[in-house]
Amino acid sequence: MNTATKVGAFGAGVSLAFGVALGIGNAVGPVGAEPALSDHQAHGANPDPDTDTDTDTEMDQDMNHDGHTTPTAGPEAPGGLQISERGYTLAPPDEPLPAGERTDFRFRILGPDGEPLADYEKTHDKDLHLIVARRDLSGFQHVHPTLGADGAWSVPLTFANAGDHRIFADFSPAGDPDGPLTLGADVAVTGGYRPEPLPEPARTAGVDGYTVTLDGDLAAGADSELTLSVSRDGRPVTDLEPYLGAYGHLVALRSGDLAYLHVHPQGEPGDGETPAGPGITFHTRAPSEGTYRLYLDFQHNGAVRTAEFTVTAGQVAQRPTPGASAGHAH
Ligand SMILES: [Cu+2]
Repeated sequence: MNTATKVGAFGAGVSLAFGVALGIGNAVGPVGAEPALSDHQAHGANPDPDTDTDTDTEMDQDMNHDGHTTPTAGPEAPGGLQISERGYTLAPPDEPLPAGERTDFRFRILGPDGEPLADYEKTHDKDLHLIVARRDLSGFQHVHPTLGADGAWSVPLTFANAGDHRIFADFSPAGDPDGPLTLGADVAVTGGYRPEPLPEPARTAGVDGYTVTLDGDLAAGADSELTLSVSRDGRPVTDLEPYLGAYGHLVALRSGDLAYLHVHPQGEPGDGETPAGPGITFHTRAPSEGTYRLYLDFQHNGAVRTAEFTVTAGQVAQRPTPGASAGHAH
């Protein structure tokens, strides 16, 4: 939390990433119970009575567990790759959906008790953000379902084309200290699937007469600043309208596995320093090298539009790893 506060305006976006990292930290925490189990199994399976090291290990893990000081090891895992995480489960419709017609799309979020989760903390004005994209990264939609009394979320949705689609539920369970998380699941849309090749990387995207230009580079494993500038008929748009508490929302999906990054802009409407266009600046971090599809939602003249870009995240100079010199011990 302190770190998120320090980084200031884009803390919200960063805290999503931290939320994921913390989720892993917690998922690792309860492992303290597992060594006891494997310890027990080891005793059953292995007649060797050398238990001293086992006991030490168990104590160490207990201390770590109590202190909650175990840092999250390994690379930061992106969101959206799991249907169940931190005890929360996304329950998508189990029937294939029709293509090309409006459906009442319904799904549930189950809490750790197995019951539909009823209480959410708003993030960016909404209890839950639903992102949809076909597996080939086409057909992007960002909608806000409503929670019914029966615990099911629903939203009218039209899947334009057949094929497996990924759905992402981006939400923050009320009272959960680990904050927001994003669960992902596939849903089938009936019909013949003709995957479209991903458009080539480009710095400009057109949508409904608007031109959006991308400045900055997406870096793998390092903070990156991206500025997306909106113009119309060759003139910069300087009266963007706030949408969900910001002048723009950016979602990035990694090609190949649709890992999900939800990033948010620097500054917010009415803070006295963030202009209403033409540029919207975002801070994010690609979890790896690779190809990503960026989807910018912005509002102007009362309508929300989405500009899409294909970008390649490159490697940046490796930062020295703390304690790396100790690696030369042998
Ligand atoms: Cu949303």
